[in-house]
Amino acid sequence: MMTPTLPAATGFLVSARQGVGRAPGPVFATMGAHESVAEALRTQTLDAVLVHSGSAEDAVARFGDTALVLAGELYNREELLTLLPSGSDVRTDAQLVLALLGVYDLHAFRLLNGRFAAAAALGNRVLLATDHAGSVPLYTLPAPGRVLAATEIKALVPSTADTPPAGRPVADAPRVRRVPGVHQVPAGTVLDLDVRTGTAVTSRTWAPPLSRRVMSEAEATAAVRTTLERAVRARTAGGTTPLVVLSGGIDSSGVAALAAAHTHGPLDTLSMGTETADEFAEARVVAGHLGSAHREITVPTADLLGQLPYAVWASESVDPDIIEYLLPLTALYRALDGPPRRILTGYGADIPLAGMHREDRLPQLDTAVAYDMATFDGLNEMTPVLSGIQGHWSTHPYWDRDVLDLLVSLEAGLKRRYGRDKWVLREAMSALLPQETVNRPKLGVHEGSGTTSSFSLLLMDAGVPDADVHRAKSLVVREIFDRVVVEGLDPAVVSTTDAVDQVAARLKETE
Ligand code: IOT
Ligand code: MG
Ligand code: MG
Repeated sequence: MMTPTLPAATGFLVSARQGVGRAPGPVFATMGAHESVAEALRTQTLDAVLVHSGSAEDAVARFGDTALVLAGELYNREELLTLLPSGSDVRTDAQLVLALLGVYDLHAFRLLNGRFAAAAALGNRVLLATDHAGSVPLYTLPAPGRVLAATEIKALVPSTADTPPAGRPVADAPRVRRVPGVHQVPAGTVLDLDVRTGTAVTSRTWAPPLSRRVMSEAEATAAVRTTLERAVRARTAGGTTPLVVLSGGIDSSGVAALAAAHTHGPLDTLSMGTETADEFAEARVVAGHLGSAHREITVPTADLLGQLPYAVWASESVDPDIIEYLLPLTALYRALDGPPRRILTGYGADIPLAGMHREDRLPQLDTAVAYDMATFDGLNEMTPVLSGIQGHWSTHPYWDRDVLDLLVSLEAGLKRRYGRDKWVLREAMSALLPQETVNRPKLGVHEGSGTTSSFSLLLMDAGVPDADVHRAKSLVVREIFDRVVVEGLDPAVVSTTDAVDQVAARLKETE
């Protein structure tokens, strides 16, 4: 199986109903054509609207009384194929998952390493599954007789009005802010719903490792190099030239170096900056070393802040810190016009390696890793919709299931060593990159683009006192979420400045 530029589908809305009825109308931030499919099973009907870029039929699989839709892609196809009888007629990822469901039932989802959300209907059951990281967000509105599910909250909002039966609570699945009855399917989870009652049984298919492995330096660096290489390879197979969003830090430079080594062909790299801050010089060093076709995009700070509604609309996240990481990337993707691209990022490397925490004491470092691995779910920082609003597909090799399992589980002394953070990764990549890149101190995307400071300044200019800035950011993000997700407004008509002024006024009143 070749990897096309984009997966067969990049999003979906499904409606599983007893008997027949009307499928809801779709609303997605993800760009793409919409294809409706209807699968009439013995006791239920599965209607789906798929967001796709040309081969929607590949995202649907049907066999006997089971139908499945898949948004996203798998990274361990070859391994999975060995589980099926030789000569099995499996061409697409959706067919592969369907065949595995036939053998393992819902335990099939424990086998998958991928970036996907899936919905399957069989008998009276509806299975809703996320990948290990929940990297393709998935939401559900279950009610007696009808289960709705979608990869974006906003796709479920209009239909809440015409769903008279109250949504069912779903154990272990958090509710979505201000959208009654809608729950987010947790990361690494299958919900097994009964379409007759709308009740769900939850099975976890992945959990972050809690134990830590002892390895020699050589063993650890070799394992990181090999595992990451495999993850990059699985994401770049096929004829399309990959694009790496490159900051010139060790995380994205490592991905770019492995992509260059693997494709032996053209590699594109892209950096963003603002007029207040950029990492252009550092990224140029890497692009020059790898011989990539490199491009720089400068976004004026006012434009960057003006795109806050797009970042919230795409990510459907209400976490102000996450939004500060995602805003510069949103602006970068939106500026990337032209045909759909397959984008690789270095996103997420700092979570298992505690890069964000600038912590050199081992106990505190491992506390940070454990905390971050216990709290990432629901933040939507890996969502493909971020680049999907411009029609691109993004994927994050550091959150490949195998890479993540390895990085999390390394004992803290391999992460911080000889006074260097992310030591094991730097060491693993040192033969592929210039020494100045290998040794470069960490700089977050929110710092390198000036996003955090310019957002703070915007609030302080509106009269928010210094001490209230973080809380105000949180309120601004919620305000915008309520406009672009809950009310379904177009982000183009929602103004960051208006939200900031409202929040500043509200804070003044409650002083
Ligand atoms: P950072 O690691 O700086 O950036 C994440 C990725 O975004 C980079 O690897 C790169 O692919 C891309 N990127 C960053 N800056 C640029 C740029 N100027 N131009 C082009 N591409 C760029 C925040 C962070 O430090 O970003 N993200 C953390 C995790 C956040 C914490 N989350 C959590 N605790 N749940 C990360 O690990 O990526
Ligand atoms: Mg990083
Ligand atoms: Mg960085």
